[in-house]
Amino acid sequence: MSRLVVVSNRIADPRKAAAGGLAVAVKESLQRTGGLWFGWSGKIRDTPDSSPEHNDVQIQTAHNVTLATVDLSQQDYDSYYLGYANGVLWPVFHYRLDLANFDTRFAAGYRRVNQMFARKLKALLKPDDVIWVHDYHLIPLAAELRAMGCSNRIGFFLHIPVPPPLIMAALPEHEWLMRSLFAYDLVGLQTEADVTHFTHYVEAEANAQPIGTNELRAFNRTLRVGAYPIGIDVDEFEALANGKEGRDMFARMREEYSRRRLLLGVDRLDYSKGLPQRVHAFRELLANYPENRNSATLIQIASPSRENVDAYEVLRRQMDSLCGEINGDYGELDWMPVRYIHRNVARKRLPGLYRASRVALVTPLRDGMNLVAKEFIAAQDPADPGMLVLSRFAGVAEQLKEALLVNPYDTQGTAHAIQKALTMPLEERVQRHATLLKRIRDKDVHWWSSTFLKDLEATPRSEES
Ligand code: ADQ
Repeated sequence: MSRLVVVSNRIADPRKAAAGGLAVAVKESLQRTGGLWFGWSGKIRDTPDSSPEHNDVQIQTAHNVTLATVDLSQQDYDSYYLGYANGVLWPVFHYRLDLANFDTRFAAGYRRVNQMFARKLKALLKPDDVIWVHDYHLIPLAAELRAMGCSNRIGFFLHIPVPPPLIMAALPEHEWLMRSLFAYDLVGLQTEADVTHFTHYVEAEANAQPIGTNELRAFNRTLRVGAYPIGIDVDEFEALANGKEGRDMFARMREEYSRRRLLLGVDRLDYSKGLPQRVHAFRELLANYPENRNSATLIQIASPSRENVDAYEVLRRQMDSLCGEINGDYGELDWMPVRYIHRNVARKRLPGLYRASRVALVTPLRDGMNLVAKEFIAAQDPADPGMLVLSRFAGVAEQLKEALLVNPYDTQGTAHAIQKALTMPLEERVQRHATLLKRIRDKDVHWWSSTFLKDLEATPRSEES
């Protein structure tokens, strides 16, 4: 059995309870194979020097898993993390060319950190290791490892969407990134739509030849590409909903809002999540369906995110003012239409909040997958479930067709769907929920990691392709 090596920008300590996300997904395989998880420590070194000698790898062992981390210099953090990953790749991959800052120093820093990661990781690798690299921060990592003579199997999973070919082509460094992707053996994307975009892009820009189902040949290499929609740990989430903190939260919310009908949004405060459009749609609901006044309450939890990037500060001010306006215009002494909370909710309490809500609003303008939609379904009482209003532009919409799908740019249409969700008969809610639950259970997080790793192990070794 090969050892699994996971590489991601940040790592999570598997000893910490309720870590969520990638930690849950890769924990089992890492523990079983005595694996290694490599990434940035989250710390910035005081010394400005970014030379390799000044940057040692810190190693810890936890439950049969080795955690290896490196610090970043301030300059590397600014150019690699804030500048290129979150100031160029994130907006472009979410179709927001207008928000990208194409400063060439950012691309140089991005490359420098990927080279540093490759150098540090290479020293820790064994010949049979299977390497799984995650997300847009690390696209060039395999190419850098190959340049150092690494012939291990290397897979890549992109958690964010792939935009249409002409948007990709607007990235000044897109040819380099595309060539770098062909250094992997398997590239996993969230949806079939992403696979289509990627295939059209490499056919148009690199004359890549399809040579079988989901196999592409270019730059003298064969690359497998597939859709692996990421899931959640449904059992764990149901258990959290029935745990003490989940039940307490549920009881508190039900009591507090006994005369109201709760609508819920849970997101990072990010411009891809469509938060202002959501507040506009809620306002339209109150205007067009007055029976909801003094009753429907939108709780919007928005966790702080990437506050050092300008576009996020603009969004924060916009949300403060939109929520203030709607409360000023529609609020009563004993009812506030919107509760806007700029904070994280503890993971153990989140399921109780989901379960107390009649409707969840998951309405991003673009999203790779969106796990909140899946968590909301898993947390519901199957005998009296809440309804999901879901953007058709979230990757998860490809799987969750029984939700009420909306175009978040269409304020009236979204308001209408919210009204439909609020008034949907019990029988229809129960039926839709049962189908949705089956879909997220069939492709849960264990399915996701085991399918990807099985496919990666089935690819020929690098020198054989
Ligand atoms: P994110 O953009 O971070 O992830 P998402 O999948 O919605 O988006 O959320 C990840 C997790 O964060 C969820 O488990 C959620 O519960 C939690 N979370 C979000 N806001 C929270 C809050 N205010 N308080 C507490 N918890 C909160 C990226 C991609 C997504 C993709 C994931 C996984 O952008 O499209 O689904 O990776 O691949």
